[in-house]
Amino acid sequence: MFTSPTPEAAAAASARLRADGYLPLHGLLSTGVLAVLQEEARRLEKIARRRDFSMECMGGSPRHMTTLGGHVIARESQLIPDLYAARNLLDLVGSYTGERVTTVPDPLERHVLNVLQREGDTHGAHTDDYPYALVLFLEAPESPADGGLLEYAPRAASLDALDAGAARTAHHRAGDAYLLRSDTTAHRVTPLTRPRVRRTVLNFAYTTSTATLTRTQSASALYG
Ligand SMILES: O=C(O)CCC(=O)C(=O)O
Ligand SMILES: [Fe+2]
Repeated sequence: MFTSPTPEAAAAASARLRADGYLPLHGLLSTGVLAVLQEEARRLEKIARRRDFSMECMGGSPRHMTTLGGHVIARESQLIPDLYAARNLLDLVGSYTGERVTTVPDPLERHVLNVLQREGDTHGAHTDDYPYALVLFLEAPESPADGGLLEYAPRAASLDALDAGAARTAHHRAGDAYLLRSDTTAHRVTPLTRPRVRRTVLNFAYTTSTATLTRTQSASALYG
């Protein structure tokens, strides 16, 4: 399903991920895989929940989005849990991170669905509880001017790094993916600037045997 990079490409990618906290994987999803995941997400979105609140444990940053937690996805979908834990995908993430990665035990957080679909929808500033996030784009605004951009600040001492001129920005299209060193890279998704624009991602969390986890209340607030 996924072709792992050559050892040279993997070494360059993991060096970039270590330096930047972010590694784009443009066009990771083939047209066929993308179409199947889009259909699955459309089905799952019917039972997803609208969330509009400030995340207290993340500096009060805004959440205006529709989400479905991993525990519900596990109950309702075969495809997404299977893909999340596929040897082939773990090998790919392992090559790009340069670490032996494993699935995470937390049923809520391991694989989640995030949908931005209204003007102003945003996934505000935070860090994740687990060291690596693989984010797969099923839908994304065509133009960077439409919002829905990833903003990130590697090795951030606090979420303020995003507002202190340290933030970098990345635009993605449907079928793209990225890997994020998500526990130490502050990140957020900028608000959609227009109505009738959609951004749908799957976020797969991975860990390593040596990771120090920072458990927060954020996953239960957003997906519980
Ligand atoms: O949608 C994105 O690009 C980021 C998702 C994210 O940060 C998360 O689900 O924790
Ligand atoms: Fe995140």
